[in-house]
Amino acid sequence: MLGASSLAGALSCGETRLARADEQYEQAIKGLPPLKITNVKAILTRPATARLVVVKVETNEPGLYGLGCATFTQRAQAVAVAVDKFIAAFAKDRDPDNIEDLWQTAYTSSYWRNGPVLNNALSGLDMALWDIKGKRAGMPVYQLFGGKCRFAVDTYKRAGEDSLEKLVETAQSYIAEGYRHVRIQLGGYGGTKISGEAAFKQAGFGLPEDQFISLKDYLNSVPEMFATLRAACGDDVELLHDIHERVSPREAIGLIEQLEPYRPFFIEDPLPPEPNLGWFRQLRNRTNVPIAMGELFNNPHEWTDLISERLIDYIRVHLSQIGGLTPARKLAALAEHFGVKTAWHGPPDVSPVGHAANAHLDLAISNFGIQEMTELNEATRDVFPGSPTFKDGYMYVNEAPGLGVDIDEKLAAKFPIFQSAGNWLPVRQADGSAVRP
Ligand code: GCO
Ligand code: MG
Repeated sequence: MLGASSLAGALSCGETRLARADEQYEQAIKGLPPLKITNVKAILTRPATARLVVVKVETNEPGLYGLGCATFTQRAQAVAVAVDKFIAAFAKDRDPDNIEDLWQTAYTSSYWRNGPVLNNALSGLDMALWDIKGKRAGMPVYQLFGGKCRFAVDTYKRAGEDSLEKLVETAQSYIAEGYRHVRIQLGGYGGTKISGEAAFKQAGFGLPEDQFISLKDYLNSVPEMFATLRAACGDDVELLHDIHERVSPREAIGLIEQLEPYRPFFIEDPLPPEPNLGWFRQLRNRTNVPIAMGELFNNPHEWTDLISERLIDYIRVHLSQIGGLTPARKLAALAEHFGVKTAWHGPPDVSPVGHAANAHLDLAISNFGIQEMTELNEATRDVFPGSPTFKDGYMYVNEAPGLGVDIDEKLAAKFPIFQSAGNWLPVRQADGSAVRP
């Protein structure tokens, strides 16, 4: 039994609790304190092979900033100018909480839009805003997107070797590491015969450094590669391959048909982005092999009909090329309605911030298919503390609020980008005709 004084004590203690709950409720409905963007800047660094572009968005709250990926390695400095000169001026003093509004208005701030340089700059801003919102909410970004649909992100690893023997060895070592999906390439994109002597060189056409590709050799080598790898690695592993848009639509269709017996998980980017839907319809009518498409896409017009006509199975855009997480979430939702899964682009020319953005989205969408992974070297992990980690073929993000990846700017500056233009060299057939990647 409580005595009179202890009853009064219990009551006042109950009142204090109520008052505290009231305060908490008031704070909760007040939302977050007002915030302004004070500065936006591009940071360029190259701790591994690619020129990485990361965008930092600073706010008037001391220590509160966000990071986004804007990596377009072939035009890194152009993206930096777009960020430092244009996006920064546009975003200054605006409210970082209104991500959708900022995306929409920044998107049309140049009037002309949807090119890779501006989309990457926009992506840097967009991802950084999601990072800031996550930090404000005290939640990882995947929580803001609705929470986890899976415990981690299943990935595929890229095996590329110059001989079949070595390729088998590498693929088997990846399987032993725990990867369930391995992408197989003989030589670089377009096969092993992608350099060396060629008639156009002897004729003095183009420049000596231009690359030679024998499409015929490439087309002949891929079915044999699949047959060998399937026999050597067994039925369990999923095998993938990237045509990298090198061959003509007719050749691509003929090649993919021949791969059917080896049950590819999917074939990547069989056609360049330019040909029309008619080729995709023909491809669909001729083979059941799943098709993944889109790493070169920038513009919603490039994917909308492919998805709504169910002409592809996986959409694999480069998140920063399409403008960041905000458009990617809409793209994923569109694809979900048409039974198309995702396979976001995850090559070395994506920063750890971009890999984390891929993964946060992968975790939260129901129609996730697979994620391309890139191993990060030690220098990259040092420059970007909190980078995603890999175990048994799965990618993990940490549970820190936001995207969970930081940047050590002083260390980043110790890995300057190379200043040469970074142009993609022409790739030519024997007579010198240019082949599009
Ligand atoms: C892939 C890609 C890349 C691109 C590269 C271009 O599937 O990972 O094809 O390797 O070639 O991102 O810079
Ligand atoms: Mg590719």
